[in-house]
Amino acid sequence: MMYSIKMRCSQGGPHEEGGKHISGAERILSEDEIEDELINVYRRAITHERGKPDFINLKIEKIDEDEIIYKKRLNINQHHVESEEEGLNLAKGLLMENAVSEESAEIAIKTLQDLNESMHGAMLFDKDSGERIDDNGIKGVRVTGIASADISKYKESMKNDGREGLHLEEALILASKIASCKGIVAELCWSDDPSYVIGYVGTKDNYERIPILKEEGNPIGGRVFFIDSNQLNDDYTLDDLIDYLENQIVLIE
Ligand code: PML
Ligand code: MG
Repeated sequence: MMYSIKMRCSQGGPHEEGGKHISGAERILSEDEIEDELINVYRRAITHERGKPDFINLKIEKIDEDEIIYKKRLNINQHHVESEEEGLNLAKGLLMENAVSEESAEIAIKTLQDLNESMHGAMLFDKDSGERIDDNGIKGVRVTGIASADISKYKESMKNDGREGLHLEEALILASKIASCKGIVAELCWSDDPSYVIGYVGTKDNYERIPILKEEGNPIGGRVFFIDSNQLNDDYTLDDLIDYLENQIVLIE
């Protein structure tokens, strides 16, 4: 029997009542792994650099194992840059190599930079026109139903290099689910943790890891998914694409 554990926490009330997002985590586990992992996600909630939460939501749900699908982990390409400007230029180039227009890449970068608060989920942008195509405002589209297929391996990777390992491992499995979604050609992300300036471009096969995508101390981050509207039709609509991201259980191998 498998279970999903989801944690989200905020400050100033629940997210839906305008609270500031502090952190979130998701695990998919067997019953005997739940107890230990609950302590870990609770600790994660109360020790986050974004602040002390006054609202923590913990949800444990049984999963129908027939609904689980397995997808491959992206390959990591580690890049080296000296500045935010160099990082953003590299991100733009990588997006353009992956079917995103220059205009769309530039609009996405500027939109993320101009946010007044962090996105709760991702913004969906048309890969050619750069138009935002979801109408979810600051809420965006939240990707859930995602975990590593092997929790002990996962925890081991998270321990490597401490905080960096944790961010990388979680972002990598999330990006791997996003890459597996039909209609998404690429993703751009940087963190909302003020001191964490690393970000990435996710493609169909690679996690292009970029060491600097924002200024140190900036508490605003988010994700943009680039959509190929030509892949949407009556049999596979934008709602189907969003449903895959929000609800399909995907374990990354
Ligand atoms: C986040 O944790 O909010 C996103 C992190 C993106 C970069 C993770 C990494 O590769 O270290
Ligand atoms: Mg964060």
